[in-house]
Amino acid sequence: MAISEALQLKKFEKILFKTDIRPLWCPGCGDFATLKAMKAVMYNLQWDPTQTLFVAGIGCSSKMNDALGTYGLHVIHGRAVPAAIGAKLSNYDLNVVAYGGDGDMTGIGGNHLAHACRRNIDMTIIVTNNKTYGLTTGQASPTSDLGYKTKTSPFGVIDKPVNPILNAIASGATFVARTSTSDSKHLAYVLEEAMKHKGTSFIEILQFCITFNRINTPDYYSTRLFDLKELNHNISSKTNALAMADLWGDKIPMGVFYKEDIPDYKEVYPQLKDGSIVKNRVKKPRDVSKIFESLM
Ligand SMILES: Cc1ncc(C[n+]2csc(CCOP(=O)(O)OP(=O)(O)O)c2C)c(N)n1
Ligand code: SF4
Repeated sequence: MAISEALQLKKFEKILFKTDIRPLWCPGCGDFATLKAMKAVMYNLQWDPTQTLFVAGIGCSSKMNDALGTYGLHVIHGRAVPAAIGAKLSNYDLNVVAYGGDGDMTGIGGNHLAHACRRNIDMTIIVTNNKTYGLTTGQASPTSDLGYKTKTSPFGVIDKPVNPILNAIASGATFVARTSTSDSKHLAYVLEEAMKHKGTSFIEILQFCITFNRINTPDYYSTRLFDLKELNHNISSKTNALAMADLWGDKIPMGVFYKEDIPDYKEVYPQLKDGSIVKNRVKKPRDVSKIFESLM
């Protein structure tokens, strides 16, 4: 089914991925659009909610977990990626998504993100970037624009913003894309392509914090965003991808920057060669007493 049709469906909301919890987001928050697209894509890809794990950190966006009827882990701030990796390595058959805000993923969790990108574990990592700390009432985050004035940066941010797309490509992610909550079809399309990808897919979702971020508003993005498809961008060229990723100003590219098909972790990690670890019972327990003795 085309993803645009899936977006119109109501039944996926009723049956598969729905919970009784309504996330406490401000009316108009971009997170609502992502939740809707996420459900449509999971439905369209026929992901089984009982075989899907959504791991979120801490932040407004990370409340997504409450509203998705998959298995969920709500971990401490910045640790969605390592928790997701642990789950995936134990049960490689699970569909795994690691999710967090820009503060969560590029600040406190930035180191995890870089190392996850170089491993090509088959999972999707999503940074929902509203360029501020929403949950803690609008402080500057590592992705905030220069000059952004907040309670913690009263004279305006003076540190250069982190560029998550540039970092993900440089760190080795094999699928890297940007989308925006202002374009629900594009959002769903990019989510679907990323979640289908075999290997580590990374998405930056440009999202609005309408309550605190008065710079990166829907109006700000409406004149700037353009689709890389308009440039016939070559997604298999890392050099081109890096050049496009470096663009941020009057024009901001979105779409797929980079895609590479190489063996994923299952093919290179010896412990996974017989399939998921949780499904392989230890056939003959090994005597480890000698190892312990040697360490005494
Ligand atoms: C170890 C730790 N440090 C700080 C915090 C406080 N804290 C909670 S959420 C958050 C940032 C939220 O911003 P972001 O990750 O961008 O998500 P958003 O709320 O904007 O969706 C911070 C600093 C915390 N919960 N734990
Ligand atoms: S504070 Fe910002 S990010 Fe948080 S729910 Fe409200 S609009 Fe969304």
